[in-house]
Amino acid sequence: MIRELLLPTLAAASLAATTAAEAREIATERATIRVTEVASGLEHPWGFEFLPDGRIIVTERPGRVRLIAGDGTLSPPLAGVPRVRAQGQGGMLDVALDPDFAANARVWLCYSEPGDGGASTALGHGRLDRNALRDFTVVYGQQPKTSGNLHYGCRIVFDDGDHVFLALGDRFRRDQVQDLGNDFGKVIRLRRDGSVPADNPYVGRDGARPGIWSHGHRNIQGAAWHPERRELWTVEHGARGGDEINAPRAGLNYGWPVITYGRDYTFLRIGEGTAKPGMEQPLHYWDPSIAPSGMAFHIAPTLAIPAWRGNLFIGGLKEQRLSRLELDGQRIVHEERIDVAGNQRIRDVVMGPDGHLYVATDAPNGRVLRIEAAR
Ligand SMILES: [Ca+2]
Repeated sequence: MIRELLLPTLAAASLAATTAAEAREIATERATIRVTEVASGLEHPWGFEFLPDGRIIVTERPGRVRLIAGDGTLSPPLAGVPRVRAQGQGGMLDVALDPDFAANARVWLCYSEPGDGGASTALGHGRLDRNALRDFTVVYGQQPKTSGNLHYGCRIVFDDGDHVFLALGDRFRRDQVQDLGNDFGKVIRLRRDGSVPADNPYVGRDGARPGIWSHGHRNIQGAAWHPERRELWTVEHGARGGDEINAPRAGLNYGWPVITYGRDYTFLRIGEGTAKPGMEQPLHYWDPSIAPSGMAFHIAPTLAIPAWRGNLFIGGLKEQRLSRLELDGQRIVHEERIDVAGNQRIRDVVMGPDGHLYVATDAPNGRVLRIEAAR
């Protein structure tokens, strides 16, 4: 538990004594950073966001949503959240605050929704009222539901207008990903009222789901809006090798499983190779895989670490590192992998309103960590 936020007038010496057990200093390529534990005791936290009052709202994969107070105290689970199928990779997954949260108190969740035929990824929202979500409403359900507990995807991203993106996985139904008549391996774009925007690329096309923005994805577990380029970026799990970053554009095909840099877990080749006309190349790929989850751009009004300005940060589950990527436009020109979590899986990465980066670790006793410049 960290008392620093509550006691800003403490002398530096006593502050250091208070936080010595939790803070780690790490020399990285461009800055010496300090990593501080903000909260612990979370069971497989998956997504988190900051409320305007500084508290954190966080999901736990088994099906809970909690609030984290400034002193690291966890609230009881919020009432009123949807039922989830918490098996395998499924459960309560991402959380996002509506851009108009200050006015509507709306909290968005995506999760594995049980139902006829198995489960699929669903998107919905409720109104935060003390320790409950009121009037939870499902806005979108991935079609069709299917058996199995893998590849739900599940990141929620708002653009700077009226749209929300839902990034999905292929539900391990790779043979159907190239079919626009289902939601396997798609990015969905909706208006915030849940309706399909008239300028979505497949509106009015026979046999195509009108919510689809892009297709040919495998399992997207990290996504963010680039505030300066004003475009959606995503990161998806490949098979063995072949994790990739894309900036999905309307109506484009990102290739899975026809083209990929990955191989099957049996080392068999997948698809037709690594390139094909009409299919997009990733902006970046990892081989061997890092198993990416969580994405944030270090672009903010006040930057805690100026040397990291414009960098892209992605968590690694298997790799257990935070990847710092230097960009030149859409090109990734350099990668540094930083052990911010002490060899733990990193599930989510968030740019805090204070300009600091935060990560959540994927563990039975999961933590939220703050990353800031060392003093
Ligand atoms: Ca691809």
